[in-house]
Amino acid sequence: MLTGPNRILPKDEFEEDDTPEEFSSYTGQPQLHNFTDDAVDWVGVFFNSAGTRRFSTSSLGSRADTCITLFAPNATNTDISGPPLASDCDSGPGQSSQLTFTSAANKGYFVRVTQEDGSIGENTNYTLNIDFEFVQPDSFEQDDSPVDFSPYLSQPQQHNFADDTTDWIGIYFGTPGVRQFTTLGLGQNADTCISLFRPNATNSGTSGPAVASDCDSGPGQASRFTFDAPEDSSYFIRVTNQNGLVGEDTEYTFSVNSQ
Ligand SMILES: [Ca+2]
Ligand SMILES: [Ca+2]
Ligand SMILES: [Ca+2]
Ligand SMILES: [Ca+2]
Repeated sequence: MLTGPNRILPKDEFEEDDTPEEFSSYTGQPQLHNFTDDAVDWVGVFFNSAGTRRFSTSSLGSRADTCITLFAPNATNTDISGPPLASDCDSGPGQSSQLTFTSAANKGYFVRVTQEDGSIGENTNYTLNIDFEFVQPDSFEQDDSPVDFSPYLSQPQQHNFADDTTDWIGIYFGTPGVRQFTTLGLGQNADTCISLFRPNATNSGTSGPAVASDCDSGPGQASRFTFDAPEDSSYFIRVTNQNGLVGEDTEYTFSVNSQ
């Protein structure tokens, strides 16, 4: 068996793919690549419909440090690449890359993945993922535990269950009174439950016992209940998707109103 500099490392199955003209097609499944023989891999992808897509690398070898660049086709010859549209090197975990792009319908794109420092050899493997049905998480993420709550500041909040089925919200009432807690405007894959918790008696940064909850008292799958809050009181609110679904069409609006 050969060792050292003369050892021949296996190329990935998509080689030779070192120019846009030699691209390999992305057919919907994650692709296992490496930089054993060269530091550039070109991939072509076609989208039938318009939508937001996420391009990312994952499962990097110890010496892999990827950059992804997305290119439009050339305007007059769609078999070759046109101008770059988006690029990322290190937005993913570790040295991995991650970018989102909203594509047109019935359009192909070129994806170039490179090793950032141009090095090749062992342990340069990576997986390329193109998520065709990516949904942007709401702006309150990450809010998946009581300590990561987002504050409710008098305005209704637009959430979704794009990335997980649990959203925690914190609220403060300066004056006493009955409030109505509701979800509304649910997407077809949203089926909310709301629970209201007092703060923990000894550590007010975490939730204590539940004092009210509801799943389906609102219209359709929406949630609604009222609670009489004393003055100068704080609560944690947990909204969950009862059907366990994440991704598309899971949007909902959360609102608290004085009665
Ligand atoms: Ca390769
Ligand atoms: Ca290559
Ligand atoms: Ca959310
Ligand atoms: Ca969440």
